Amino acid sequence: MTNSFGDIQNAKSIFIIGCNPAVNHPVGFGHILKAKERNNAKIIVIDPRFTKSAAKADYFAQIRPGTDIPFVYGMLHIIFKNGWEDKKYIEDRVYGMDEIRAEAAKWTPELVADVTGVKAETLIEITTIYAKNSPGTLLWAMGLTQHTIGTGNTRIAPILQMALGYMGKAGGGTNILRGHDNVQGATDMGCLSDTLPGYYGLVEGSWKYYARMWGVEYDYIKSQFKDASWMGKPGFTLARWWAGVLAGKEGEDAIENAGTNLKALVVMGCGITSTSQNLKIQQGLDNLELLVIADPFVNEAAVLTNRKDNLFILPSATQFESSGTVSATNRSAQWRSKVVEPLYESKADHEIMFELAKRLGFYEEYTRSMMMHLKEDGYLEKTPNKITFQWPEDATIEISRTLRTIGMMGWTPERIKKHTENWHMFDEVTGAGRGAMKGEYYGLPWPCWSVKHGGTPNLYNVDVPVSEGGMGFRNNFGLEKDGVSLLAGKGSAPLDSKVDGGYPEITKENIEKLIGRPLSAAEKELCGANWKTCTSGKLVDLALEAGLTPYGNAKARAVVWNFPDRIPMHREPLYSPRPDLVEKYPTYADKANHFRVTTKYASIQKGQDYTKEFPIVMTTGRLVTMMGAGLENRASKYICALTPDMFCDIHPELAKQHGIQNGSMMWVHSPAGTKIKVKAKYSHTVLPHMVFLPFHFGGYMQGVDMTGNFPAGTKPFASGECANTVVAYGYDIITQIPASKAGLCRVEKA
Ligand SMILES: Nc1nc2c(c(=O)[nH]1)N[C@H]1C(S)=C(S)[C@@H](COP(=O)(O)OP(=O)(O)OC[C@H]3O[C@@H](n4cnc5c(=O)[nH]c(N)nc54)[C@H](O)[C@@H]3O)O[C@H]1N2
Ligand SMILES: Nc1nc2c(c(=O)[nH]1)N[C@H]1C(S)=C(S)[C@@H](COP(=O)(O)OP(=O)(O)OC[C@H]3O[C@@H](n4cnc5c(=O)[nH]c(N)nc54)[C@H](O)[C@@H]3O)O[C@H]1N2
Ligand SMILES: [Mo]
Repeated sequence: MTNSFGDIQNAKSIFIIGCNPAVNHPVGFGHILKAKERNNAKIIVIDPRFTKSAAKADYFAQIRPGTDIPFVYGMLHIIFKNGWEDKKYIEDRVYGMDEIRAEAAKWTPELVADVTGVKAETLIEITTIYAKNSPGTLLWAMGLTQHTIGTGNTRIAPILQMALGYMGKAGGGTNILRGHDNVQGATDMGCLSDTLPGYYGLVEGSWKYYARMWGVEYDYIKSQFKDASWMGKPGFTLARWWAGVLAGKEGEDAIENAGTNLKALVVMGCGITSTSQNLKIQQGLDNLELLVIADPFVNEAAVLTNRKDNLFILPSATQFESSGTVSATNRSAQWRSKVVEPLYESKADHEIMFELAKRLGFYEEYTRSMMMHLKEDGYLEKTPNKITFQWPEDATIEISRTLRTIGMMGWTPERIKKHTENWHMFDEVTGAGRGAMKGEYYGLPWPCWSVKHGGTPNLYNVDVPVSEGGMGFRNNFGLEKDGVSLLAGKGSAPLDSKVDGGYPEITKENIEKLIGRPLSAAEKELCGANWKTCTSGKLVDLALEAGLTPYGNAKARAVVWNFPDRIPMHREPLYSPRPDLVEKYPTYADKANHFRVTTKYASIQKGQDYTKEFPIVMTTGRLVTMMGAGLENRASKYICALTPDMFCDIHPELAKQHGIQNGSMMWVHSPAGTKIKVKAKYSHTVLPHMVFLPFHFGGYMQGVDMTGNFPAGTKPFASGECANTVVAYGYDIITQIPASKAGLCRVEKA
């Protein structure tokens, strides 16, 4: 999220594409409604369903799932044709917009109408309103990401913002609405298989940096791997861990995992039924040698599996029984305080991890850095006389001194606690503090460059000095590409900057030149090779003094030369309802070793017309009453009274064709050969050729009630089929997120 929910109140137009905040971010949605009331902001919603957010919109386009790239190119087509783009912004701050312009030229409103199902007049009207009501903010979430072309979707949206000059402005930006309360924090901490914490890459330099900051030898870390080459390889993802278990069985995808299958699975705070292809998940669970689940509730993974032994359920404490920082969707921190000690025999997650580390023999190394402190020269030393570490404060300190790439250096426990305790002293819209909190933004949204910096409320804003949260785009991809400079143009540096234009990231080599003065020998001594590994903080301090952003001032890339699609390209879903378009917009070639597993694309899509047997478009998503896999909510009798049954939103016309009555049972069949039995719910939110399934239910598998597997007294008040049983094969080409938004199905009266 470049800006924040509060900042949306500064917008003149709000473009909601692929999210439904009225349902999924109902508190945040208040800011959108305030923007409409106070600012007369125009609300635009692009969604395949007439959602509760659409009900509040001024303009609505009912798009075919998976066709957002054509829709946005259609908007860019109209913008460029009318000269509505921000020419100076593009010239100074964007690399490769010409390639976008050339692609947009192909997407006439008529072509867009054919591919997306949205009328040309609607596209033109929406584009005009969005371009003329400046600044506009753009919101998205899972409606854009959960596709084979999800990454392309998440690139075309900021490109639209940059074309209009809406990026890096109050009331503008791309506001990507995060999911769980700490999903931003979990991502920052590197709970992904292809990064170290703080987005440090899986390269030798980063491992060495971490060895230093964890107080362990690099060779010790290396010795934990089969050989050093595995230190640079991404692991399996949550979406496809089961492929690592099932590899070698007939019809399963090949893996590249050092010659072994996955044998054990530890699940900590994930519903498991929440990822696609539940039948495969069930088979994966059945074929493991060991399954451990740490969860405050009885996780449905334990109920879904047919295994009889080596299944352990550990009672995790909840958020109310533990404390520490959580990061909100806008990169800001809050301190969460423990309300009660963990009840009964439950343990907080970190305790469970510590116990595991003890059993595996690396507890001392795991916790060592918390027994150390940073000396002025940027090196760690064991803190004399320290007998034990203080949780979670010492962990927070370790994070703030280590995760420099995203600027967590200012996130000390004291500051974060002070913000949370004084939340009433910050402005709801700007996040700016008053009184004793003056000069700081609520929660110190990162980058928060130092203990004196007040945080960055809006990313990429050059209208304010770096000391007040200004910054350009990051210099992360070299200084030039094909002879064109990647640095920002003249006059585009943050306010009060010593350098009036683009510059590379700050290093020991270039610092003197950039700040315009020689360093003393003592100063030089404190400088690390570059700002990311300079743990004394000297390089960052010098940069801030001169009004420079430590990571440089570059152009944003519209062209990503190292991705399969240099610019976002439309590609039909694997299970496309438009076989006539597949030839023109085919998917990718199959990809070997995609997070260690071969992932199919063309071999599913090519030469097949699924629409004869599976003519109905199927999409999945959320309900306001339930969260994720739904375990926590289905343990509440009162919530279950509101949504007691798993259901399918179906248009009455479609239902009638199949003799399906409102409230009666129906089957939904997937092209992968799986099926679920659910209650039909007549709804006009979906078009007659599509259905919608919420994914919050579990406990049933293809008509079979598995809830007898719940230990006595733990069965939820509501159970049902999981939508993910019929979400078929399909994964994003870069991130491997399941394509759970654009599928095909067949319906039948049960
Ligand atoms: N009540 C509740 N709130 C939640 C959650 C929850 O489970 N329950 N989950 C949280 C989490 S983890 C997340 S990630 C967020 C997710 O928040 P959202 O992304 O808002 O959630 P979804 O309902 O999955 O999908 C959003 C919308 O995308 C639309 N959509 C589907 N396909 C397409 C498409 O191809 N193009 C476009 N333009 N739109 C499409 C769907 O119809 C749906 O209305 O919500 C968070 N908030
Ligand atoms: N078809 C379809 N599938 C989807 C999506 C979709 O739109 N469509 N959306 C996807 C998205 S964006 C997401 S984020 C996932 C969400 O799916 P999950 O990650 O499965 O989400 P939750 O149900 O919130 O799962 C959290 C689990 O953690 C447990 N828990 C709660 N607090 C704690 C704690 O403090 N410690 C521990 N150890 N456990 C705890 C809960 O009891 C629950 O079992 O679903 C994905 N699946
Ligand atoms: Mo999510």
